[in-house]
Amino acid sequence: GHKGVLVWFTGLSGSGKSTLAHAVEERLHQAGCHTFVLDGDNVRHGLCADLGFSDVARKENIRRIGEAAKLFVETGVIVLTAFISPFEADRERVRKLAGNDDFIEIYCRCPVEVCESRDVKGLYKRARAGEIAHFTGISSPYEPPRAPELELETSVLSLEASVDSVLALLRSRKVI
Ligand code: GGZ
Repeated sequence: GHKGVLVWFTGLSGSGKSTLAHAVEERLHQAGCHTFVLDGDNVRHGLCADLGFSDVARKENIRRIGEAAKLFVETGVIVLTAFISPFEADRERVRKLAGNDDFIEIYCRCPVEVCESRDVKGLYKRARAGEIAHFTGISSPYEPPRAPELELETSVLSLEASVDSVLALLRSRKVI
């Protein structure tokens, strides 16, 4: 068995949050855990479809995600979220909401130059061209976590190594 917990991945667009969350989920499934991944794909098209990327909109985005995640956690699910969540105050609000013991913040650290050079979706190029306003890392700030439970240098680590680190943390915290 396992307890419900909120595993909160934060980092720039292209830093590997969503890939890592899904890879961790797969390993947790193999171990028989109940999980749910919240990311832009299932949140920004639905629950938060009315929100853009201004500071105020992001704050509301993170607030809703935090509230939704909390409901899942209360049912005993291991929730994995993958949002840029650029503002420290918004992440700290979710930490308080979930309860410090049930909130595990994982910083996917990746230099903006690396994210931009990969530019999987071509968004950095469009942001540089002025076609996307308030783009995180280009024209909108990212505040790194001051004391995350785990910091992963995703530009250097393999996906497997990052997954192993997250699972080791969940074991040491007696989640699994
Ligand atoms: C940042 C943006 C923007 C702007 C669209 N700034 O790589 P992606 O495409 O799939 O991930 C990014 C996603 C960020 O949404 P979040 O809900 O995670 O952001 S936040 O936590 O800050 O509310 C990117 C895409 O949406 N995207 N415009 N201006 N990312």
